[in-house]
Amino acid sequence: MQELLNLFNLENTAAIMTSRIEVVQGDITKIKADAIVNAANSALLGGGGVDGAIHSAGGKIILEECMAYVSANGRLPVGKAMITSGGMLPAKYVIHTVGPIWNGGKNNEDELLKSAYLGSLQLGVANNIRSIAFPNISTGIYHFPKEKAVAIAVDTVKLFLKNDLSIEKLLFVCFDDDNYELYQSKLRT
Ligand code: AR6
Repeated sequence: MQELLNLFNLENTAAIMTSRIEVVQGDITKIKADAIVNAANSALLGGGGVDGAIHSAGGKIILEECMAYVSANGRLPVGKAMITSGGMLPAKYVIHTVGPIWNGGKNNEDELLKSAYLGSLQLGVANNIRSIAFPNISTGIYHFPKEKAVAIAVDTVKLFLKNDLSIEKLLFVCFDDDNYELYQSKLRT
């Protein structure tokens, strides 16, 4: 276990291990993984929450790459993902994805959240990443119900990892206590 915590640069954080998936509580910008995932918005210009934290810790190179992407491809649709370098972060890459804004569940939010996780994983594999860290996409400013989001996130990544052996470690990085507790109990089942 200590070896794993060292790998992710989180020596003092409690972690639960279920095969290749772990959950920790902390700041995703401190994680040393091949890729960390950003809960961005379609404009890719930064924002609050984890997006703001990643851009401020990673430096302006990340924003410049995002702007170049938008100039070339247009806004990033909800449920899709794109990749930049990690700038000054300990992670090599940042995978930016856009989760859905919760609107009572009537706008295909569940499928779009699933697609944000899947698109990020597929892009990671296409870039030969071996370790990836996810925040709890859409559960902050976008108000996706946390319990529902945990079930979608965990079920989606478990199924993906079953069919893909190239990702060796997948970390869920929870920031708030509610999500941390929900992930711990979901991963025990
Ligand atoms: N490390 C890990 N998780 C974090 C951190 C951090 N440093 N900071 C916050 N969280 P949110 P969303 C958690 O609001 O709901 C932005 O303005 C937070 O506790 O960051 O997908 C974007 O530009 C929550 O559990 O993202 C978009 O406009 C989770 O990250 C919009 O917010 C996601 O919360 C996206 O909203």
